[in-house]
Amino acid sequence: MDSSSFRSGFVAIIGLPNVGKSTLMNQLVGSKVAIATPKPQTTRFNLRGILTGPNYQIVFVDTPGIHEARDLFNRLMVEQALRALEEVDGVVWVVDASDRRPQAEEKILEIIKRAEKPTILVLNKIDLIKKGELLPMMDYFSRAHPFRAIVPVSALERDGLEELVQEIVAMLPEGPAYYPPEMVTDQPERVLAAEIIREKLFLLTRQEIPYSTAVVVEEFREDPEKNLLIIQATIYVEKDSQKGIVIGKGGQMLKKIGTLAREELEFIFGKRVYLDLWVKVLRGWRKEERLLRRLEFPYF
Ligand SMILES: Nc1nc2c(ncn2[C@@H]2O[C@H](COP(=O)(O)OP(=O)(O)O)[C@@H](O)[C@H]2O)c(=O)[nH]1
Ligand SMILES: [Mg+2]
Repeated sequence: MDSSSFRSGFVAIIGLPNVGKSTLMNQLVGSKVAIATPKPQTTRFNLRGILTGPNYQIVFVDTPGIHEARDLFNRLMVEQALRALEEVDGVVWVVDASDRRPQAEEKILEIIKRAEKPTILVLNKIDLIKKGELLPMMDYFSRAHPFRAIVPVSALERDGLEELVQEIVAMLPEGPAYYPPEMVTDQPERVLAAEIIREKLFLLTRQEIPYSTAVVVEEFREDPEKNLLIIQATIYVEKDSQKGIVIGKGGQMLKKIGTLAREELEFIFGKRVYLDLWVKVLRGWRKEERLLRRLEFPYF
């Protein structure tokens, strides 16, 4: 590679749910552009994170986890991930080294083979495994497919990320930057705000509740005189009973969600935030395309 050349391109981060795709992207771009939680199916749509270096720009596409989708909403999520594969110059496949799921991994391997894109395998969460477990795993995967590289990392502890970036850059074609160097995402601020609220819902509620909720930011406006950001958002649920749970006894749960979200939004946007949250029932929104479009999913 000529030292004066610039490389750039789009790289899809794909894998099973909960393997650390969003965490990895955040750590690579050095900023929280995607929400990440211990629950599977946190990521619902493709989302770009941008990393610009002296002689490269990588545009990561974080994707929903590929899984056996049961309802329409999950099917659309998986379709998003598969579509990303068609649009990119290269692929990063993330496997959770501490939680191997051989049958499901086999299916992803088939998808990768069909996509015929240069692919790097990332073995993530190596902080959770013993050193001796790594070599046989790398050996197994190197026989399964001609990966450009196999890179063990801990996204959480930022271990191995520099090497991973080098491998990704080497995989990209020569080309110009697509975005200004200081940009870390092309996600609109109001979408990020909705996602931060949804993250708190994922962290604070249980069972089917996180999966029954969707967040739409209705208003996102600055009051320059007060140096205040005014955000009004609606949390949609599928049933009346869920509305009660999200609001909580005496409004406790909604208050907790609001406080955590507001604190983080103030940190992200660097100003005071007035956050106004509403909870509404939109019956069966996960099952109807028309309702999905009314929510935050114009992407589908
Ligand atoms: N111990 C450990 N946990 C991780 C690592 N990377 C991600 N996680 C955790 O795995 C869970 C799922 O992460 P997330 O990024 O949302 O996964 P995604 O569904 O693939 O996007 C979260 O609780 C993360 O904190 C890692 O390198 N080590
Ligand atoms: Mg994710």
